[in-house]
Amino acid sequence: MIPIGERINGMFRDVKQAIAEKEKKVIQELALRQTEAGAKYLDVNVGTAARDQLGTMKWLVETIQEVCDTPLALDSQKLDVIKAGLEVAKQPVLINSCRADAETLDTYFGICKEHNSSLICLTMTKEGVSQDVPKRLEDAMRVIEKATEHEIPMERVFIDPIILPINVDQRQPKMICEVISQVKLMTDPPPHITCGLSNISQGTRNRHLINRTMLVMMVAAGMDSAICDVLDKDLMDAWITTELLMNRIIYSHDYIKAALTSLRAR
Ligand code: THG
Repeated sequence: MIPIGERINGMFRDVKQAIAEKEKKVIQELALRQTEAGAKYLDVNVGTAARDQLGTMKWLVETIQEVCDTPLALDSQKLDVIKAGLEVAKQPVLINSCRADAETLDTYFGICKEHNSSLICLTMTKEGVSQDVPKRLEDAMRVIEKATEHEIPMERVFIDPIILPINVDQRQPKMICEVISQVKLMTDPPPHITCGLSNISQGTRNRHLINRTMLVMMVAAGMDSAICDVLDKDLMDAWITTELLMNRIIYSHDYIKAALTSLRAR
């Protein structure tokens, strides 16, 4: 399982303020706490408020690298912001994210090759997010084809089936789980599958419960990664327990502790 810590994102008020005031400690504490909680990557997103997005991405990457060597997921829709992060990153990163248009995939997989990066690809194109399973699968298969063409191994490819808030469209979860199982069926070896988990509960009142239940459904369908609140212990315990019940980790009375210990090992 590959948890990606979502908290270093300018969307959160504390991070936004830390960016504005160049307050390193807030960012560094989030980096350390998420690493301790089992994050395999730390998502780094400058948010929308920062005026100098390139400079902010560089500052965040450098600030985090001062205190830990947890791999980073550089999160931006803008390629020049990703490139700014790549310039200062001390080790291979996960690029988050790109759309599944053929030309876009060529550009991003080219960069992956050059920088030894991994890549999250969204199942959407410039035409937007499709509302049916076959269309999203078509996008996923284009990703696999392009990765193969660029000789990027599947261990470095992450497919994101795209989660929208539950109050926007209630048919999403079932459809997304269907996409996940189909991608797993159609590929060998399979790519990783990840998502922006907290999207599902935006604007709702039972955020933690909705996030946790959605995660369990998706992991049961075959998802092996998520950008999520790794500091939410109930969420992480439910994920680990799903891995156990799906026979992906071995049972012991202390299986949660054992799983967390192995997540923390680098
Ligand atoms: N796919 C990929 N990357 C992504 C997303 C995705 N990156 C960003 C996002 N979606 C995943 N990360 C978050 C981070 C925070 C929230 C949701 C998704 C969130 N934030 C609070 C809110 O909006 O209510 C912020 C408020 C606060 O607490 O201060 O919910 O889908 N590849």
